[in-house]
Amino acid sequence: GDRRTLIAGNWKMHMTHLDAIGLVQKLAFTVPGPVLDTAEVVVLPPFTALRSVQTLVTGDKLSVGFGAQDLSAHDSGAYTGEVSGAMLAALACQYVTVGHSERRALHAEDDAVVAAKAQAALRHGVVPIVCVGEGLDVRKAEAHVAFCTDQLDASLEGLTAEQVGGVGHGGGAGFGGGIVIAYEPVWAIGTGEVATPEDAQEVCGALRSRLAERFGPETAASVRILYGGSVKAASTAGILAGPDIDGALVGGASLDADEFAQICRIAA
Ligand code: G2H
Repeated sequence: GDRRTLIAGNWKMHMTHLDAIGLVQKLAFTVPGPVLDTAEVVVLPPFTALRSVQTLVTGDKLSVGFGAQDLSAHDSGAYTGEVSGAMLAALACQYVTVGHSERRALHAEDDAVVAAKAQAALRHGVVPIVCVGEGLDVRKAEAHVAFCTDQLDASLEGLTAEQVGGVGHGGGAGFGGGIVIAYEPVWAIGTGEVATPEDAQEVCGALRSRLAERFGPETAASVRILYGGSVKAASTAGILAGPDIDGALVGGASLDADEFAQICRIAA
């Protein structure tokens, strides 16, 4: 298809705003220009670093995109400590992850909350990267495909085909709208245990089939599906070989400019 490869670096709770400036500057030098013609590269810093990254990226006209790791389901109001989609949009964030397994597990976010957050992002023109993935118990019980497709269904509750597919399909700079999906098996996150290419493709293929059933084949064909979970440069080519895998959500390895640049090079 014509889905543009997306490599997103999820920095999690790492990097002060000063560290962030250093890392993005280093990335601008280590990710070769031609890579960015083929693959889209974005970083997802903590909230406190977003303004610095925005200033750097827009000021120096860097081809690296950026987004946030979470947002509130509400647009404004008495929600102490929360950050709204409007605030992210004002900072020109293109993307925001919703439903990362760490937020599902540590902040009790259920599928309804994830769906509300995805809708909040879409209301403000920010592309949600909707994360799904099974735990080790589900995988051992060989119930992972049904678990993930059900989780996807519930996490996209209330979304229309137009919202899911966006305009201009396949994601240019992200502003064409639509959503991105990330399959992140919980047992592979930060453990060094990357899923095999076959395991990753099995679930990503099933997720696309479910999108086709619900939203139609054209919309399903336009949505980018990423794999996440201990992706390193050494595992990138194998993972991206899956026909339904359009990129990677990279955690630990995105904190090292050389390793992340290598992943981007391989993806391009
Ligand atoms: C999965 C991934 C990034 P890591 O959470 O979202 O992190 O690559 O460290 O497993």
